[in-house]
Amino acid sequence: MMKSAVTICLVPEAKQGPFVFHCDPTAAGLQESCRIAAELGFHGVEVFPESAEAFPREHLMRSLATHHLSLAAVGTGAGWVKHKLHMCHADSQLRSQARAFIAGIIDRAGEFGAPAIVGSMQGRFEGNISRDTGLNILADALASLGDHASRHGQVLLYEPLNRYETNLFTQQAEAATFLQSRDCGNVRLLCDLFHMNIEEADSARAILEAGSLVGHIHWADSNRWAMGRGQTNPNPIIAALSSIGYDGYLSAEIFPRPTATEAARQSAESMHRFFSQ
Ligand code: LER
Ligand code: MN
Repeated sequence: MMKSAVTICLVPEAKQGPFVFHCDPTAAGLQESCRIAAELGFHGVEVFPESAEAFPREHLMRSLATHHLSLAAVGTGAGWVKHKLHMCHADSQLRSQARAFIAGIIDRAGEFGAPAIVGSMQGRFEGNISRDTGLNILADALASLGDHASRHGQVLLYEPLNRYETNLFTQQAEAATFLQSRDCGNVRLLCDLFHMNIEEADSARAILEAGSLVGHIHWADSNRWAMGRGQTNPNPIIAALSSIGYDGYLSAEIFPRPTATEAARQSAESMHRFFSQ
């Protein structure tokens, strides 16, 4: 069965970002976001922390336990947003730091039985890094971080982004071919419906074709508001996910508009009505 999740951002520098709840990593902030998530019937939360070091292990453990929630996934994008690291950086030392940053978050997430996400941290090839070199660097990093995730019994989630955020992979099919041809057996695709609305000809078909490589879904409408507030028709997407036997999370990674609680409420409704069919 598919599961539902909602995003919680703990990074002040990302407060304009597409996350439903924004709070500081204190007990009170996490408890309140988790309380609302549980009240709305979500199965889990997806967390966007500042770093492995700042990961609020105890507070999160308590909040999840109090509200009977799971940790769906953990984002690594703060490595870019806050620390300006990314995996394809022209400076090899910064590339190593980027990998270490992600590995640290894989360890924190793994303790909770959750996978980590490589989205913004894939970066872009630029300067004296050619596309071919960039892809070699990406393949090496994903393969090795995927192995690292397997120590925790987890996969690593790789997220193609839209053309304004990366020049590596923007479509699921090309990313799938890349993962399969580059020894990235423990890496799965994160399909973000917002990016797909920009880049795919047919999002449902892309999901069908990615099949068992689909590891996580960012559940967003075309405008990155809650599903139902934009132009996306969720029916063929759910049909595609059911048809590939997807049993992972739909996670609302959207703007908190008109309010965080309303965005969460509408997201929950847009997921749960399919679950009860
Ligand atoms: C991360 O999941 C993502 O979708 C990027 O657009 C960063 O905001
Ligand atoms: Mn996303």
